[in-house]
Amino acid sequence: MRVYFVTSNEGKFVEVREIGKMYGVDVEWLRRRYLEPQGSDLREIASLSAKILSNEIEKPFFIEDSGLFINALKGFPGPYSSFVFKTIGNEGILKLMEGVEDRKAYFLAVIAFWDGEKVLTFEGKVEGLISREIRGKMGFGFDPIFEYNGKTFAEMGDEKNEVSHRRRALEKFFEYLRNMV
Ligand code: ITT
Repeated sequence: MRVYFVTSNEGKFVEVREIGKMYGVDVEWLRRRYLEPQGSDLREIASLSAKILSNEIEKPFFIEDSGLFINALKGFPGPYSSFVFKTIGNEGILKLMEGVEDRKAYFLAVIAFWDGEKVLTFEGKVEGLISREIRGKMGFGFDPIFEYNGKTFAEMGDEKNEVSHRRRALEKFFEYLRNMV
């Protein structure tokens, strides 16, 4: 089975392709940026983005909107994760978290699938902690500061794909696709 994934983020694509293999789904990359409306709800943002994109893409496709939600920062950067990563980055987040004892955070991923007629969404979440320092070289984005069971995602390598928010969202999506054919 083949499905198209629209993203400008290579790190995301690589993970999605690898997870696709586990489910027998061949994920093709449509590498492009797209308009993301602003908002506080990832599911709404993803649905609306997919709907807008469907005017330009003929075949069925999906996108994935994700974010890091930090408890002590009341969910920041959440839907603004992409902008915050590009601006203050991991160092900036660690600075905001200096002296903060509550390190709880989670990643959320929302997949929005345009099936040719309508948008369907699938969510995945993983809970962890913001580390005290940058650790690890693998992965992308906030991986070097997100700790899961004592290791950062950037130290976990392929193991990340067993437990990540992306894996959990894709599991539901690929299961759905499998039942469609
Ligand atoms: P597209 O919208 O083109 O897919 P993007 O990088 O802008 O790419 P998002 O809008 O979903 O993606 O922004 C998510 C941000 O959160 C982005 O800065 C990522 O680096 C970060 N992020 C998402 N998933 C992550 C993960 O598994 N590990 C580390 N950082 C992650």
